[in-house]
Amino acid sequence: MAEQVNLQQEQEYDGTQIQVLEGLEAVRKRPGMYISTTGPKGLHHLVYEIVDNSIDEALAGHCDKITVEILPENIIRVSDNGRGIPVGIQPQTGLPAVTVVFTVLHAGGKFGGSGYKFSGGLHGVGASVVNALSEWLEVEVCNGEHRYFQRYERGDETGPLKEIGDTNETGTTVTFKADAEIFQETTTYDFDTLLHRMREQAFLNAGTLIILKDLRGVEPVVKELRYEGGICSFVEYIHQRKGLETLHDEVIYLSTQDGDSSAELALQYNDSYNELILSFVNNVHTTDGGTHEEGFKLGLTRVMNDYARKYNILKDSDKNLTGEDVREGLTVVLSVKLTDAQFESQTKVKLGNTSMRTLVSGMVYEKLMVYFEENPAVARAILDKSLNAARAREAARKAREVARRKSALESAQLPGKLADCSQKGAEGTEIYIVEGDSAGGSAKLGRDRKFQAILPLWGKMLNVEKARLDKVYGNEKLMPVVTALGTGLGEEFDLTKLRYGKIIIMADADVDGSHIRTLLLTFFFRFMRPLIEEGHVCIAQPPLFKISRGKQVRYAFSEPERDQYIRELCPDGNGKCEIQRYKGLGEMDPEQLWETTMNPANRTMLRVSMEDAVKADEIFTILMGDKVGPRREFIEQNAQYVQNLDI
Ligand code: TSJ
Repeated sequence: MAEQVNLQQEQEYDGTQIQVLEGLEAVRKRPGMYISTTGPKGLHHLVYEIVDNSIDEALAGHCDKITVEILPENIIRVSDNGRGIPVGIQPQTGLPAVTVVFTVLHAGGKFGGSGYKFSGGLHGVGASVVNALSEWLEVEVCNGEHRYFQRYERGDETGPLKEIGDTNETGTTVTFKADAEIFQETTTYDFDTLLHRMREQAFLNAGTLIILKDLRGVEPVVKELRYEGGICSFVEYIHQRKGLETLHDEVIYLSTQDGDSSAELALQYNDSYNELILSFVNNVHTTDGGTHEEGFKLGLTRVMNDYARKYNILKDSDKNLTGEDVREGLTVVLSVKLTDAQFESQTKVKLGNTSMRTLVSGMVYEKLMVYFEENPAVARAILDKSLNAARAREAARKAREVARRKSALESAQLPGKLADCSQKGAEGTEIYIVEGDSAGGSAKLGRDRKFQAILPLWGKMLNVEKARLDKVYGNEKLMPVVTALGTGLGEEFDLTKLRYGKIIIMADADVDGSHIRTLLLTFFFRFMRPLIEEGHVCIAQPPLFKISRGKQVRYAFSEPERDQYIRELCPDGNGKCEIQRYKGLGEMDPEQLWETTMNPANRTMLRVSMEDAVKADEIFTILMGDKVGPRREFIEQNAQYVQNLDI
């Protein structure tokens, strides 16, 4: 985000210096320009912007402990034991540097050279944005001699920077309360979201101690995160959490440097068929990859093929291994740092600097080749897996052709149980995927057949985790979904062929329903990912209760809502309310199902985000994996968490 803002600023800049002195009102007026959203994501972003500054201080070698506290009332306090933000007067503004940091937009970036500049120049532009969007913010700086304090309200100083005592400590503490006028949706922080990010930062900054405390409840919750092994520990952690067996004992670590740029990489293969590449630029997760990831893939494919040919593991007549073959079952953490990071778009996180493609591919080719030469048993194990993947790919291609030929022969290509809608094309149409024939029956009767299609699922579910693509083609439960949607799978997936605009998973609110939701989401995530990325997948929300009194009827989707309706229909507890608890979709008659769950005018639905799908995928891996240990551990540790994620 810091980088994005910088780019925007650069464009508006064009020679005039007036922009620098623009006040923080601009940020309050159009917060979306500075933090992409004022929803929960933007709220958490405030914390990251502040913590990034302490991380920079740690990167510069001046700080090894960062504490992040969530205080009661969702006040955030971040402190570090660094040098303390400089307090000296700046010639350009006549103000203390620390005041400039909090009151001038992008001070970190624009005051480089003379006066105040952040250590790496990587972050540090966000403090004024956080200040502008906080009801209040207080900073305390210790520089080994004195303690200084300043307070701001909605971006404005409430007084000058004050010296408030003597100290031999050094460090910075920032405390702030997000402004509920800006963050109207919520100002409540989610502990797990912050924990996830802090853990990631602890992995990326080996040896730095990050303490996260939640002091909002009766019992404080404290997590201390420090990983001496850095990104290698990150890879081990991912495998442990997912309960995956590794193909070789040691995580392979490679690193390189070229001028101001550096790259480091940790990789290990496991016994699954999935690839996981987590890439970072200046400690920021690049969800869309970019040149650094491309460099990694290029380098890896080249090393594997060259090594395999050199030792005659691939014969002259064999085809080369593809990128997908050599990345099957691979977990990678790739972290690069550079001073002039360029991103391909403003909203998406995708690195554009071409120098990184060269740097990373060169590193991988040269250093992994050396590693393989020195560890031939590891190289052999990895190549065996890749060769297996290549064979499976070939089998999948054949299965696909068989499936195609078969469907060409069958007169009706669409699955027999599909009740299609009369309207054609994706625009305005939807398909309900329903588990079980009885619920499917109600849905068929209750729907608006103009634009709503119903596909009941039947048969035994395929364990997607243990299956490659070739198995999906023969699966009687999933193939109807694939044919009904029309897009194809995996590499040949084509979103333009999608037959319905919305794909709605409709299942009971119980354990079995949650199971089928997790399975379908994992399936879409693994094999039809653009469906989720483009927001086509939704989850129907059938009500849990029907509350009626005479002719008045209300449907409730939670217990608090049920209680509210009881109070509304029977105030002061007088009169009699009838309360029905729906145990399954099958208990609702077609009219009720239409009114509560399928009628666009009344229904509520959840749109599945990539984050939901990633969580489903993770839960799925753990719950379906064949190792009992991690599964039990996970259920014990996350009993409540799993409920929360019951998507
Ligand atoms: F900016 C901020 F408010 F967001 C913030 C900055 C918040 C927190 C919690 C910490 C920090 C911060 C800044 N921690 N450490 C520093 N270090 C400096 O600003 C610093 C100190 C000394 C020198 C120097 O050259 O002597 C340079 C810098 C960048």
